[in-house]
Amino acid sequence: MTNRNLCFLLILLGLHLTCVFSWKKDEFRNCNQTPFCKRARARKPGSCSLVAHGVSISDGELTAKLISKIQENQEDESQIKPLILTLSVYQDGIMRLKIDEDPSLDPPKKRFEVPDVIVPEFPSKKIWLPRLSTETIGGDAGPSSFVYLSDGYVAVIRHDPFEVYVRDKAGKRVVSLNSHGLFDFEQLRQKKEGDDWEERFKGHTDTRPYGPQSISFDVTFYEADFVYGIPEHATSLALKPTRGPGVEESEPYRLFNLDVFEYIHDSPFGIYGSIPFMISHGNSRGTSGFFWLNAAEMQIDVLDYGWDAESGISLPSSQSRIDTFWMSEAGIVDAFFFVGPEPKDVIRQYTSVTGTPAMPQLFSIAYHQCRWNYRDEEDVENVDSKFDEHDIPYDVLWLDIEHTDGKKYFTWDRVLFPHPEEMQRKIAAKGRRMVTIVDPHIKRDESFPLHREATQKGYYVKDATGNDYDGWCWPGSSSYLDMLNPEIRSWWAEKFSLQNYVGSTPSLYIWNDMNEPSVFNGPEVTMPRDSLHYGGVEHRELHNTYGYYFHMATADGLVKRGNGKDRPFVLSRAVFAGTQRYGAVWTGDNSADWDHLRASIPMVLTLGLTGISFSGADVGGFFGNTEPDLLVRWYQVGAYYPFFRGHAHHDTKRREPWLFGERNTELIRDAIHVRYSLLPYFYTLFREANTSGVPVMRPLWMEFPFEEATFSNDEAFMVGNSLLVQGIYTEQAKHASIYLPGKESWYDLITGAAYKGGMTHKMEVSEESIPAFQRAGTIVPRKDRFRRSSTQMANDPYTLVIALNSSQAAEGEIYIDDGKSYEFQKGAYIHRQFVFSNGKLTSSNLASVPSSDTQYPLDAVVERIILLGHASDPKSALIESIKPEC
Ligand code: NBV
Repeated sequence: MTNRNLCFLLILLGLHLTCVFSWKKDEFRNCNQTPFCKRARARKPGSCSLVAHGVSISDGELTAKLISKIQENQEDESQIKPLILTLSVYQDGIMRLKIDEDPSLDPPKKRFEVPDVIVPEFPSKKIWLPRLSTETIGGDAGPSSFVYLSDGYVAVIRHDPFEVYVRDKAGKRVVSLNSHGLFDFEQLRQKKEGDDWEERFKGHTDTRPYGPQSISFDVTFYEADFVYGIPEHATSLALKPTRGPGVEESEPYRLFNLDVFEYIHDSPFGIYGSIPFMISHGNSRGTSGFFWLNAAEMQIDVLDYGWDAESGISLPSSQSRIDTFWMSEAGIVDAFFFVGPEPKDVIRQYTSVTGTPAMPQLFSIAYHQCRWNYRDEEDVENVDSKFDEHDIPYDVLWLDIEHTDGKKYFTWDRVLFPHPEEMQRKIAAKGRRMVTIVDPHIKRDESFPLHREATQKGYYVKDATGNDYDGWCWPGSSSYLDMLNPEIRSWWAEKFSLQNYVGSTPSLYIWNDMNEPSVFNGPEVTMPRDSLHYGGVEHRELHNTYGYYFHMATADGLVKRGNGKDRPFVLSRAVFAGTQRYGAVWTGDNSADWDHLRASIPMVLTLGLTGISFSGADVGGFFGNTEPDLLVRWYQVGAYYPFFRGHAHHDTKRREPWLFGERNTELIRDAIHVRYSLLPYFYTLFREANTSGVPVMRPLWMEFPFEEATFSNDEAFMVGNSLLVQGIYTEQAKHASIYLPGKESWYDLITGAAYKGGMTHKMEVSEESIPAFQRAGTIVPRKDRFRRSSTQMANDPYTLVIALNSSQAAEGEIYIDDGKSYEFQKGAYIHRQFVFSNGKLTSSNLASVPSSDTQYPLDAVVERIILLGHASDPKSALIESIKPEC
């Protein structure tokens, strides 16, 4: 029995013993214990013998057959099993490559292609390929075919050996696939006598009825200094090499959504989410990206330079590069290449495929207070009023699993929460909201109507024998809805209506936990890979999207509840590419230590780079008791996470902000105030993410792409293009070294003192705040009157902080709407640009509708302007009111 199951039983037995959890490495497979990974890693460069035949254009796409050299000379054509390759190009420098089995040869099963991730608008961006040119490039054995991509970029398919790459107008390679000849595609085959396809791990047997079906290939990024992305791992922002000469071999980066207890702060092991999207960046060329839309378990090696020297394969040019090796257990090749060349271009290209982040409600970007658990209504009332007593604003109070009747979601423990509606209304009266948890495991209890209905409708995932899959989770014996099926998702969505979710009110929002899915007695704490979903899809094929579909259905439920008027708020733990369209995510069960505080920055930055802008880590650390110094530092950094929530395990000591003495309360209050005052700036950044994909919290190199000193910096980060924040990650820190990029100065957010850019400063730090600076040349909107919640600040006046650059100029933006509905999509918003130059501040309309037509009425005014870095000391200002321009 695992430690976790034991703890669970103890809880069930009512024994109040503290369980000491720690990362149970042995519960999870490593690459060597994962046959497809082991096989793939053993392959030698150059072992792929596929040649592209019949390269032609059909229906505006390039198509070809990939045939192995060994089969090429087969007399019996029925023995030849080609793979079908399709290459299509899209506006804005995007190339898509698909490789699958030939359907006309009746493979034993159709391989899984992930639906509902690519946004519906994407196909319309396809560029119809008119023609193909074919020629032999010097040194190659056979010809290559070329199609034009955009801006001088060309997609090339070399026939023999087969290789696909993108090159730029100077003829230099940008990204390539199979340049090392590692491509391998295990085609499905009929089981023959003697074939043993079963796999066993820790007492679990995977029947693997379709046998080996893995895919692996190498991807090379040229002129790259670092690669980033492929969350979710607790590791550095710039991905460390996992193999190669001079590299201490480690596990590959694993992408397999897992509920990992007490994950360690630096490891390539897979945790809750998987986004198979990697970004490369370098000083000489810029940025490019590669995304493999595949939901099966994936393992990715990052290989160090010089790797091919060992294999003897000559480089296509003398370009520096980073080689990577991608392995997946199942699915097809459906890969997207993004040419960049700037960091923000790659994000825009990627989010044009998978969608930009949803525009959140304003309240949800303010501060959230959570704990496993707020015990009862009295506790809720008490916590809520203490925030007021201590003059600390907050917007949302959360209820974890203990609020339910026996872990049956959508129900209430009526002893502890006899009047849930009244409780929510009281909180809502102060402009605040509540959140309840709804997990995907459904208690197998005949008296639970949700279970009865799901059973009767046949809505559960089936086990390999065709029965409803029965796994163990919080409620005990549980089943899991088959969220791949759109009918089941829409049935689930209905459960959030105010009639169906008894005890809910319109101010209640939702938290989806355990949606990897977590199954306590399943292999690697999840669902068996041979379980069956809608359309006969095996769980192994879609595993990494289970939580994504669950999140999608829940968010849809909240939209339906509000008749399509209100934006939903749903927090999810499991993620996949596209999650950004459905809501916020958090980085799961971190620990209350300095290492986890530090690790939260690259984790949140990486999620942002891969589309998921709205994320954060549990402030204070979930497991363990937080020392006051750490807690304060965590609030100071957390105030800049896009998603800002304090949360803790039930075994920890209570840690609401006022429990650590007056001085610490004051420090935490100040940190939360920083967030509230910056809400107008954050909201503007969320709108930017919503329109362009560019994340709210950004690595420094996204704003300073040519400054090498920023490329692997993951202790400091940018909030938008204007603020630079440096966390403090050590106890009792007195000093910090901070690299301030660029040629312009930076102004300390608290004191206004100016610091030179382009150098590292050793600064004294006080307990009062972490170092944070505004970049010269920017204007940041703030609201400086503190209220109980963001709702109560709606009509408060604005402050503009103008930080002048060396030309005594600055610019910035503000985006405002009603903070909750979809009316902004019809033009009900204000979006203005501020420009300060020649001693004059002007504002102009940035909205796509003329400002006189803007339907969003706003009473608030700019009440204060703070000018930083003015050469003289202005004593007066003239305010001119001009008619709004069109
Ligand atoms: O629902 C209880 C917890 C929750 O508080 C936490 O945030 C989740 O990540 N949940 C995990 C299950 C148990 C964790 C030990």
